Amino acid sequence: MPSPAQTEAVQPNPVRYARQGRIGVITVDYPPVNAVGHGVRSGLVAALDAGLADAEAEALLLVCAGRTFMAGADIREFGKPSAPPTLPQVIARLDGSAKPVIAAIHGTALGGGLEVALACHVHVALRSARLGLPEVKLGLLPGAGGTQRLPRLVGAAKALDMILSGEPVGAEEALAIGLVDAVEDGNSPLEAGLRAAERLLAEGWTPQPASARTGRIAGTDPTLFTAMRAELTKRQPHLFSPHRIVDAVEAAVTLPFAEGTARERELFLACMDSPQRAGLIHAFFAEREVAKIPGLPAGTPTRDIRKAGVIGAGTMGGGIAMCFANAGIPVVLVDNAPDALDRGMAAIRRNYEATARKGRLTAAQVEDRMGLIHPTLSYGALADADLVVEAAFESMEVKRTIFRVLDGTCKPGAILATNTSTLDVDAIAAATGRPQDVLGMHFFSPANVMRLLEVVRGARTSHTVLATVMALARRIGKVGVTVGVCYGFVGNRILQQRGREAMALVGEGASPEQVDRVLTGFGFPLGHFAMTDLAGIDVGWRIGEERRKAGDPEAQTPSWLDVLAERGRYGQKTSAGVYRYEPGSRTPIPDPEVASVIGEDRRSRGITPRAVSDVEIRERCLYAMVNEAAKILEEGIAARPVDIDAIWLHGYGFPSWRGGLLFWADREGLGKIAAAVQRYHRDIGGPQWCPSALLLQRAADGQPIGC
Ligand code: 3H9
Repeated sequence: MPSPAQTEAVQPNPVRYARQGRIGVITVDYPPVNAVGHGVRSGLVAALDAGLADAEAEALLLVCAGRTFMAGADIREFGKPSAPPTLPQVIARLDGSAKPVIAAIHGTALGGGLEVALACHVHVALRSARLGLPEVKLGLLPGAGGTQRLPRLVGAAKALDMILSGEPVGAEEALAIGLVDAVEDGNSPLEAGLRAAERLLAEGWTPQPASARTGRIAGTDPTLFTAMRAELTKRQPHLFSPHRIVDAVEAAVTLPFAEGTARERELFLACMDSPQRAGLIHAFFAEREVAKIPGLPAGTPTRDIRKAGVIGAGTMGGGIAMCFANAGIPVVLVDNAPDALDRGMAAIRRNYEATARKGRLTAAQVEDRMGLIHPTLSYGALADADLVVEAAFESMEVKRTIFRVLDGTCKPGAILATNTSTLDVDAIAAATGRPQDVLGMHFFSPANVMRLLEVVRGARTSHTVLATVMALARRIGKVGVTVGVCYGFVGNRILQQRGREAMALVGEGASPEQVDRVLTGFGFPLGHFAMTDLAGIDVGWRIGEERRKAGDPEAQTPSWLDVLAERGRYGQKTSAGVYRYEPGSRTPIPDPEVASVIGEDRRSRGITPRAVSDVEIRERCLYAMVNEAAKILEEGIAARPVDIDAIWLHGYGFPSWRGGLLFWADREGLGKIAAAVQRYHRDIGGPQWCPSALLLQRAADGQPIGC
């Protein structure tokens, strides 16, 4: 028998058992996030057995090593047969343990990780810990008792709220709602857990497992579930797992624990089998995969970014300045017009104050952030900036002039970035004597909200500059995706093809509302034309003017959209665009004036409108995108399919439950898409339907184009 103070490891990693005094300590040590894979599951059972067999252990403590408690089941095992012991089996062992088990939580206890903690008899969290059941974001529901134990601890309404949102709560809130029993200060979950265990033993307390508690669920109002189902049908009409979550939590309050758990299992397995689960898990890994850039040597050094600059105090420049301020990086905001600068700063303040009104920032935080943004008319203030983002008017002439000035003003080693959405980054870089320090940082509007950042690598951009900006993207909360130089880069180049088809379909007889209905039916949050109104019709119109000036033959004929812009219908910002908007509302309302502009446009082109089917709209809008994406891959503008998927997921609202554009294309059927592309090439023509060789090849070989 080990002596009381002895620490004896009887279980190798990833889970070990050792005793500290009269407490048996089970430590999960499985970097990076202690995911509960097969090794951890068997390790937990073995460690629990060791603790139960250890006569001198009066209570057991479960802690995790490293930066976090368990972050959930091991997602990489999904889709494969689950080797025993399964997570529900491990959890049943913990729940039924003859010795009290205390979970001491630090970092994030998520999903299956939190479910393991919930099966322990006492829950202690460090003040900095966060706890949640995010399975819904992966198209799942908590499948190891979470939907049954959480309501028993916090009540059905709060449990539904947490499981349906997938958002974690902080330790203080967890204590307030009854999810944890104590919150401890300090950085060591082991010390906090040992303190709690000693208290427990000293007080002679016999805690009741969550599975045996009924106080919080007794008398739950059954209309909670009917109301939630109605709300979900309205709010998330496409999603599969949220409805199953409501069913599972309802089972927790209507069935005995064992039956409720069996019902949860059934519902979990149905979610596991759903294509949405595969799509959402692809989206989860895509977000992480894009940070690993092919060809960028591991350990590439990065530069320190302590001070940033932004040129242009318009909507885009202001939003970019906010991104830096939000991450605590001081930023100089430069404009050459005093009015524009004042308007820009006022807009930033309004934006922060609106966030504060929603309770997401305190008044002091608003002032802190405003205090980090320094408006100026002088480029001289950029002399010591580590990185400058130019967000000026979309004109090559304007941008090259600015970059010449930056080259003469900024310190050596400063990174010079352009936020251009269409122009040639290499031509902009060539205006400087330091093209290795130049690249594109293409933010998406509103820049302080949208997560995508296309990082445009120029022909001469150095590895260090690319690595620095990709790391900065993460620091400012963006999903950075590296792309090459071409017109529109990846996102807008694909969008242009969808836009071309959407416009052509309206030209032939569809209405903008019909096109938008098909796209929202597919799962986009906004249709193409509602999105155009949000972005502003004037943006495309000005770009068109620029291209017309440059003699681009494709931009010669102004469209009905240009006519709307000429009439001052810029979109939501003028309460009129392709749709009209009631003051203060973002709901698009079809407008007879627009129908008449479209009718006039058709007449002037000699087109007799025809009935266009929804199927044709779906195919032409989406397949044109896939064809373009395949060309982008062929040309190496995107290094991998996953980069294109992440760009459309995070920048354009591609439905995450469909996984991403190319992930979806494989499920739609490449053969079907390739055949349709060839048919439209023959029947409609135009460069957009010229089939991608890669697409045809993969379809012919029966190979996927995504992953
Ligand atoms: C579940 O639990 C189902 C159960 O209810 C029922 C079962 C029967 N598995 O995000 P990061 C990897 S469903 C495998 O960059 P951070 C990740 O891919 C699960 N791997 O770090 C990355 O790998 P790499 C419910 C995972 O500090 C590395 O860890 N749980 C898992 O920014 C670092 O990740 C969730 O949905 C996992 N569960 O954020 C939580 N989690 O280095 C999902 C992470 O090779 N995870 N990895 O690219 C997260 O939300 C974040 O990763 C976390 C850390 C907040 C934990």
